Amino acid sequence: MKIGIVCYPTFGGSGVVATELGKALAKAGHQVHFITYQQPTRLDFFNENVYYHEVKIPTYPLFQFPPYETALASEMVNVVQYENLDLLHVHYAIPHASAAYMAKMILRSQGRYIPVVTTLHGTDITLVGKDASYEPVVTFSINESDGVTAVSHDLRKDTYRHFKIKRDIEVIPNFVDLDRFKRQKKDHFKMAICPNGEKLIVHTSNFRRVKRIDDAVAVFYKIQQEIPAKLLLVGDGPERARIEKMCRDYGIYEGVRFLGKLDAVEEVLSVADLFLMPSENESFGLAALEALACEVPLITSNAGGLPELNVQGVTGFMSDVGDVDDMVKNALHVLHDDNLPTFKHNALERAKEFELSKILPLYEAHYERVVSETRLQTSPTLIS
Ligand code: GMT
Repeated sequence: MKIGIVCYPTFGGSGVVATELGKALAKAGHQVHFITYQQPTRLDFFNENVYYHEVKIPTYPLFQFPPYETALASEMVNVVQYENLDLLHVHYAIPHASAAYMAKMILRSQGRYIPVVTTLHGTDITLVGKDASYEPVVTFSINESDGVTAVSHDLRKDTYRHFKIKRDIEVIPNFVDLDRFKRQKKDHFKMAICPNGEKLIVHTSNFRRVKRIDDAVAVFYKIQQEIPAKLLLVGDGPERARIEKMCRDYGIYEGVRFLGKLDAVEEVLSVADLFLMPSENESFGLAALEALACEVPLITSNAGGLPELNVQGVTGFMSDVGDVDDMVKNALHVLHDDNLPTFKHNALERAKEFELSKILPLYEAHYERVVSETRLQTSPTLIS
């Protein structure tokens, strides 16, 4: 199949899922065309089935806001026509689903029918999408997609709750490539950071408010009062400066390392003992899944889709959003030398349930269904 993938090319979870999916589809023999404004961060390999089309956004003094959606829709039209695509798969509804609708209508006016699959990732529904400024367009473009997937049951439920959706949404969870995300021997790294055998705690995110990084720091503050521990913070974003100040105010700056945006997260996860994700909302929690794959147990909130990933008392623990004391109590239990090996083992076993090879066929089946339905609806006998 020839598939066009539209996503945000940056470090966000939706872009990672889209890129890893595209890579896996290419390896499985599909032809994959990425259509983005920049080379996707994780598109770091060569495969003869992968193509990249940059969306150029010409500026003009009149434009206070360059019309990205228009440029994107035009590029989608071009790629579908010239590369003869079978399907467009857009990740993150805003503005990709409405741009795809525009491209679809332009192509239809020329007698060319291209099905569109939209994958909902989280904040496009729970935070941004339901805002009145976007809601009518999001509702319309989800309803007009030929296939819709959501990354968790909770996100599916939220979508029906916040929008008037008249169509089926299939749940296809996030996945992990266990060939890449696996525990590697990085003893020298662990020794450098934890020279006295401290327990190593990790949080990775895009440092936005929804991640509640202050809770992660507060949990660490209380843990290190009980046992020797260090905290690694991976990622960057608007909250970074505030969190650095918080660490100084707590007097724990020496025990915390800010690593910034890292490509090889698996190397950090390989030496970690515990992963913190205290998010206000989290549709799935891809970063937590990657931690599990590296045998790192989880302390998370119970928000959004996290209960679909983190198994209470097995892969770690969940607490109510903001319940720092409960998180600390659970973290100390997991980190106890008598318990940690079991939690690490359980973490990997859980990650295996979301292995790429299990999830890829779900997307392929979804595509097949959508393409054959579109063929049926647009066959000359039906539309004449
Ligand atoms: O806010 C983020 O974490 C980034 C965001 C994105 O769409 O780029 O991530 C969302 O999509 C990921 C991949 O499907 C999910 O694993 C994350 O849980 C989700 N983030 C939130 O819901 C906050």
